Amino acid sequence: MMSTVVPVLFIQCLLSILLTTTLAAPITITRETFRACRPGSWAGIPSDCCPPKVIDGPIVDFRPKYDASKPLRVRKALQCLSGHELQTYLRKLEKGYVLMRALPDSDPRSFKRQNAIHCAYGTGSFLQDGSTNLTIDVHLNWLFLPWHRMFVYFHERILQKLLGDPEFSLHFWNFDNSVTATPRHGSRGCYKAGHFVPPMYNDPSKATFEANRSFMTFEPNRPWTCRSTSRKEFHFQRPSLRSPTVPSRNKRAGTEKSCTAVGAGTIELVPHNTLHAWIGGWMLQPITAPIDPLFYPFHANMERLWSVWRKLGYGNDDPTDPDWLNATFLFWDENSVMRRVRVRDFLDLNALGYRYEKVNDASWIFFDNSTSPRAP
Ligand SMILES: [Cu+2]
Repeated sequence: MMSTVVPVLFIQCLLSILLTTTLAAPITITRETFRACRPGSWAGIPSDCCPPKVIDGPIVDFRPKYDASKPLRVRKALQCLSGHELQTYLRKLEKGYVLMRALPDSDPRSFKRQNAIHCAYGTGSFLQDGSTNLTIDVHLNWLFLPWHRMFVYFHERILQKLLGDPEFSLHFWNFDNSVTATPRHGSRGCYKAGHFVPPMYNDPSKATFEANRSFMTFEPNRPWTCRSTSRKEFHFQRPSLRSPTVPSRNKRAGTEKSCTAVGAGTIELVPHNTLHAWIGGWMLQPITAPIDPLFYPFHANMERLWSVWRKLGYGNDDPTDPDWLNATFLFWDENSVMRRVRVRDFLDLNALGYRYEKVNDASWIFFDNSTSPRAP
């Protein structure tokens, strides 16, 4: 039975992709998308997370502009913060989440509403323009990386606004780095291992805490090993990161939801999906994942890994397909103004005004010609 069902499903899946891509156009979110929002689902679990059907006020195009006169903000590796810098960061992070959680549900910047928008974009609640059945999903396809960069970016801007600090940066969880290395003399950056839950997200007295996680996340300094340990971990992760497909399946207007995981880029499958599963709790599904504040430093590192992937060679580069570059989403900004955001505007971090602290990526870079991770 299985032997015939699987090929038939595969052929149906392939046919649906071949037939529907002829109608290609970029995915575009408009006022009408919001108006037509409906309850969705994920893996058979129903979701009901539509934003208000009517968008109040104007929709303003978002266009980043590189300002060479301003130093770039730096998103740092959480495991290397110490002393006064750590204390200041903890104070601000805590305050930011207390304020965000205190916003009423009617405020699109509230913690709850930010989860809801991820849910709506991730559970087929939005329909494609002019369609009554083709849905939009920002997972398992080439929209995954840019959409989540946008999501974290606006989350950070909301925190900045609530804190009254436009220079506040949301630091990242360097979960892929399991090696403490000795950097070459003069190297700047963070070279400590970071593959355990950052302690500031595990303190029950803080607004960054979430109890609904797997027991493993609460064991201090327990490493996240991506199913395996030490070197094997790299075997498992590395080919994923350097696969020629960031987004192997093209999600564009006129295409149905990806057939299971074939649409996902490998970075999305591993380490992203595997880490979601390891954290557990709310993180297990897109309906609820950003209820856990750990979601945000986790996904900041995801987009950092996107940049690492680009640097590895092997012809790794972003798509040039206009259906990817011109895909357009709507996000509320820090002033509750609706912004129209294109993928093409979220590829250059310099233009967005931030960069990532240098960390130990040696384990990615030297994978092919080294038997042990080396310091940079
Ligand atoms: Cu997501």
